[in-house]
Formats: sequence, C-alpha cells, structure tokens
Amino acid sequence: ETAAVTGKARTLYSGEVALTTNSITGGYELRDPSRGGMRTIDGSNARTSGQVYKDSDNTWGNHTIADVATAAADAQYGAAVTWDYFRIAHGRLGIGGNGKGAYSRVHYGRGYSNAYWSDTCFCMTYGDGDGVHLSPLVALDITGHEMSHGVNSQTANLIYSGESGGLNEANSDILGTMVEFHANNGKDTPDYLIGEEVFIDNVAGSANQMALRYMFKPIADKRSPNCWSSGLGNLDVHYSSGVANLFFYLLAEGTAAKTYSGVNHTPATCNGSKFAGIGRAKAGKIWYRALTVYFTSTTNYAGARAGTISAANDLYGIGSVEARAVATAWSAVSVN
Ligand code: ASN
Ligand code: ZN
Ligand code: CA
Repeated sequence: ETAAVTGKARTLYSGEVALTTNSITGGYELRDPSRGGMRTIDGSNARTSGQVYKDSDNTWGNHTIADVATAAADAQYGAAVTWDYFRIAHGRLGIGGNGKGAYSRVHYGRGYSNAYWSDTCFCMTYGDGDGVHLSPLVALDITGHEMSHGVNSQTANLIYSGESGGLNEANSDILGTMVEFHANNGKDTPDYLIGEEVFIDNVAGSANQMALRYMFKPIADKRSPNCWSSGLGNLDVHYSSGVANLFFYLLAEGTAAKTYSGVNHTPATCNGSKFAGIGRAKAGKIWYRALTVYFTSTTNYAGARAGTISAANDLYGIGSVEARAVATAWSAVSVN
C-alpha cells in the first residue's frame, strides 16, 4: 500500500522545502507518486546501485552533509522542480514526455566532483565533490542541467561532439537555469551562473562568484568563447556551449547590465549592438520548441539560428518582434 504525502526536505542549498513522498508500511520513502514515481537512491559512496531512501518521520536531511539524506533531499527536490518546470512551461510530463519519473543517485563514489545523466539507466548520478573546493553537486541548476540532457536524448538528440555537442551542453545550461528561475526559492536565488552553489569558497551575495560557467559572459571561465568562429566545434562541448548560452541570455535579458543573485550581469556582445530582451518565458518557449521540433542530432550553430527563428515564427508570428529578436541575439554572438 502506498500514498502520496507531504514531507519536509532540509536541503543543503534550497533551505527547507516541501516534498511529496510515499507513505509505506512503517514509514516513508523518497519517492514521489505525484511525479511519475521519481525517487532518489543512496549510492553509499560506492559505484554500484543502491536503495531508495527511507525515513521514519518524513523529514529528510538536516541542512548539512553529515546527514546522508541531505544531498538526497536536494536531488529529489531538484528533480521535482525540474518536473514542474517542464510540465508548467512546456506541457511536458517527465523527461520522456510519458509521465514516468526518472531516478537520482547521490553519494556516488568518493570525492567525485561531477554529475551526469545516463540514457541507459534513465537516471542522474551525483558526486559529493572533493569537500575542499566543491560540495555535493546537487544544486538546482545542476539537477536541471542533467535532466535536460535526458530531454535532449528523447528529442533532438544533439550529438555530444562538435557544434551539436556545444548546443547539447547549452541546452542543459539554458533549461537548468530556467529551472533555477522557476524554483525561485529565496535561498538558491536565480542567476545566469551555473553551479555557483557548490563552490565552497563562495559567500552568498558577494559580487564575485565562482561558477562552472557564466552564461552572460562565457569567457569569464577563461575557456569558453563569447563569439562564434569557425573552429568553435573543436573545443570541449562545455566551452563551445558558451556562444549559445550567451545568445539565450541576450534574447531573454538584452544587453543592459542587470543584477541577479547579487551578481552583476554585464553581458558580452560581439558586434556592439544594444537591444532589449523578450523575457525568460518567451525565450524559454522558443528554445524548447526549436529543440523539440527543429533541431536534429547534427544541428550546428547555423541550424540553431534557423531553428530558433522558425520556432519564434510559429509561436509569435512570422516576422514578429520576438522572431526578429532571435535573429538580433544570434547576430550579437556572430552567428549570422
Ligand atoms: N557534468 C557533465 C555534464 O553533464 C558530465 C558529462 O556528462 N559530461 O555535462
Ligand atoms: Zn552537461
Ligand atoms: Ca545558477
């Protein structure tokens, strides 16, 4: 016998939040019957599979890494917020669009400073970080990033190398960031940095935040070009993503400086143009439609420009303000 009930998650990065869990004989398990049975399992610092978390009082974690259920609470919460974002913003029920929840595995290995999506297990895996520079990689933009790799696999299936690989990575950063904005939970305040929450030395609200990537100025990582050029596709996909990340930032937010999460976002542009953004909601709809309708496994940057313009034409009208803004934002990152 099982039933959806409301529990408490005491997370590392998102404060205390509500979670839908599963009431079972003698207690609760970290499984969400209202979101396709999505669940979180304990990797127990091993590299094999583990068991779904169980608890006697339906309060998960204690906001510190000392309790193994804390990172589990973050992962399950991030998966729930990602589910809600895709359902509410795009009408998509789960990664496969079939109402089925994926599972998350936390505490993978020891000192593992990464997270990844696997099509094979239809699951996310999260490491604990090295404990010196990085804490567990279960922040919202990372959970959203990994699950968006799953959505890509089920739709465009952009190949993970060359320019399509950069677009695949950008898709995950873009939608992962949209997940962080969707949650807007007052603790992990949204921004266009990726992974800022897991850097141990970052002080919340300080102007200079370390991050894995910077969507508004990709070169801030010293690796990711702001502007397209031939040869971009030879870079690691986590660097060739920057051009599309910056495109999306400029489309949503425009060129004027803004502050998010206490961090100044002064965007780069490649042609000196100045323009207003169309807002995150419209930019997200355009990107998602392009991904699911126009992009294919071999779409490159030129194809991404064409596909997003087609998506905007469909959604807002041929030659609409929005469609013209898409063209303007691509031109601002040298994709002409
Ligand atoms: N965290 C990396 C990513 O999702 C791991 C990988 O799969 N390349 O991009
Ligand atoms: Zn990725
Ligand atoms: Ca972020």
